[in-house]
Amino acid sequence: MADDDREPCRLYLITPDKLPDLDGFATALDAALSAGDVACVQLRLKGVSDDEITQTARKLMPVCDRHDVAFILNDRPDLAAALDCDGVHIGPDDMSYDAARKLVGPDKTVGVTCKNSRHVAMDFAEAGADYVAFGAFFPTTTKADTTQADIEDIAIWAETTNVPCVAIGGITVENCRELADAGADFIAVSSGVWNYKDGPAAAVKAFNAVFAGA
Ligand code: TZP
Ligand code: MG
Repeated sequence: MADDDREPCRLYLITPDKLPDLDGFATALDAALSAGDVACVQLRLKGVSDDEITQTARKLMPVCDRHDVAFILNDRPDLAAALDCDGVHIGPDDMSYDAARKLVGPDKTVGVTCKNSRHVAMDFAEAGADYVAFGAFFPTTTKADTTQADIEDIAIWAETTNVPCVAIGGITVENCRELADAGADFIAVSSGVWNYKDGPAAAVKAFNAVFAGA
């Protein structure tokens, strides 16, 4: 169980990996961010050009700014630095932590994927990562080749370190409570928000209600 001094769990939104209707998505994002607390939005596009990442970031960053929500770019510390994003999220195939930190500088957020390894997470935390992400906790179609993570990894991490941890992978309004209770600082969600039965704004509201203990 998480200790009572910890900050409440917060929502970490991940975009779909293709955004064919960028204007429509910006409108949906604006509505979602109006519906309740969101700590950050990660732009996670796959298989698109640098130009498309740049244009998309330029469209979505002001939406996040308006709501005082941090904007994190996935995979690309170089573009995160060039676009002055609030931070970058990297995995083992992207770049070393040190190289990413050097590109974005000391004041930006650098988060790292650790799959199901507290050992890897500890190495990144000691190197200076701002958060570590564990997952996937539940089945997901958003990412291929995931590694199964255990809720116990979150519980042990939360009990033994002060570095924020993110839980990711197949998380929904219905299954998030045990991760929040275990001590996850952030719950990262893509399809559980964008494909929510009543729409993304309702999803943000519902996640926040769970985090508040409703
Ligand atoms: N990393 C591990 S699982 C996953 C990522 C990026 C996918 C998260 O998306 P969803 O739709 O919330 O499962
Ligand atoms: Mg990556």
